[in-house]
Amino acid sequence: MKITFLSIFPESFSSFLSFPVIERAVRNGLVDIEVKDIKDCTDGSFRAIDDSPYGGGAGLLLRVDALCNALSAVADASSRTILMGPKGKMFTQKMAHELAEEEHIILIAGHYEGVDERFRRYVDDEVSIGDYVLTGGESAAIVVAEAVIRLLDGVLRGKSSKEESFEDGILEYPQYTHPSVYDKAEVPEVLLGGNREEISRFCEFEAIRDTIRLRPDLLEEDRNFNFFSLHRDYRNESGIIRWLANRLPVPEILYEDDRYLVLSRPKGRTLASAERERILKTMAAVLKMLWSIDISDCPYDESLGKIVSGQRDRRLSYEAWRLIDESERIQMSEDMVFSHGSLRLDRIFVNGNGISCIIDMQYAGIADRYRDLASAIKLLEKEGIGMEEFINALDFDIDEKKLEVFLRIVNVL
Ligand code: 6GU
Repeated sequence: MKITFLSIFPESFSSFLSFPVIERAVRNGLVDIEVKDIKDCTDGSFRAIDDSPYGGGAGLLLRVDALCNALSAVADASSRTILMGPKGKMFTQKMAHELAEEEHIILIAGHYEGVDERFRRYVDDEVSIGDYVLTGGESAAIVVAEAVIRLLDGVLRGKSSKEESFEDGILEYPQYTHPSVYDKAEVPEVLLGGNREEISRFCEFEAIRDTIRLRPDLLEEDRNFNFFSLHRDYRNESGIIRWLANRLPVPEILYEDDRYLVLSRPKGRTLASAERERILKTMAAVLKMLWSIDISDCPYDESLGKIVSGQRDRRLSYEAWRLIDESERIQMSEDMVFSHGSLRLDRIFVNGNGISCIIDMQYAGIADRYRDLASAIKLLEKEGIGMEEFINALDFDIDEKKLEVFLRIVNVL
């Protein structure tokens, strides 16, 4: 890859070029770095590379003609041109990875009070390195170049850049070296033992926890890591999981605060990758397992009655209300059981011995037996498993009318 710095202060880059990692990368031909002085590219048709702004104002602007001349002296069809400036997109590790794939990047260091507005249409991107103001874009261009160069194949020896902060979108785990005790602070014990898996588990958990504590802004969505899953705005799921702990195979709660929940990630594979016979049998076993839970002291109510009485903070569509009305009209007998509420094949984990874990419990609670039954029937239909076969496996007398209403309700609730 080639990186060109365009600047009116080319000497700003000399210390960067002598960083050992950078010097070695250049020497080994992994990157070609060019520093071009904008002043050297003028064709003499204009006097200066900078000038005072029309309409007045403090400071000088880089001229559009000077910048365009300089750009055309270094750019070709393969170049990605980036203007460094505080109005740009925020530079991120993701962007560093994208730039590392380019053949040639040109980093243009803005200066003085900025650049003539008309120059912006000649660049591909404008990039900033943070919400603060620098006097020039040189140091910002160096930051971008360094982040990109260290990602190039062969630049980092030994250490993989994969394990670091931001590579997984979270912070790096805390690290320790000798001495094992300093000023009464000890190195965590698992790190002193040699159990690789325990160490990875520990590091991953600490990385998630540090990120929640220090940079929660990096955690925008629910995510799966190797050993854990992270849930945001999880409502009462942790309460449901705690209530279920001795009643159903559910994930373990490893961390919880008012925003984040970290759960152990189930081992084994999900039912989504199982074959037909296994899906049919397991689904029937899941329903039986759910229905055998004693609900007499279950505090989680997901019944239609509860939804209708408006205690759930869910907005229901007109269609949903119509179906609820209809269910009342046909005077459905309520048959309350423990219900998962959002069953899917990939929410059921199996191993050699059977069902190892059921996940995504946000909507679990007491509800009519037909709530999960109807969603299971729908799921199985997509797998080419007919209703009769499933109901046989469940050993169950079906109320066709009630099922029909619930099959429509699961679509809209
Ligand atoms: Cl790229 N340039 C300048 N002048 N100031 C900045 C910046 C760039 N990024 C953050 N502040």
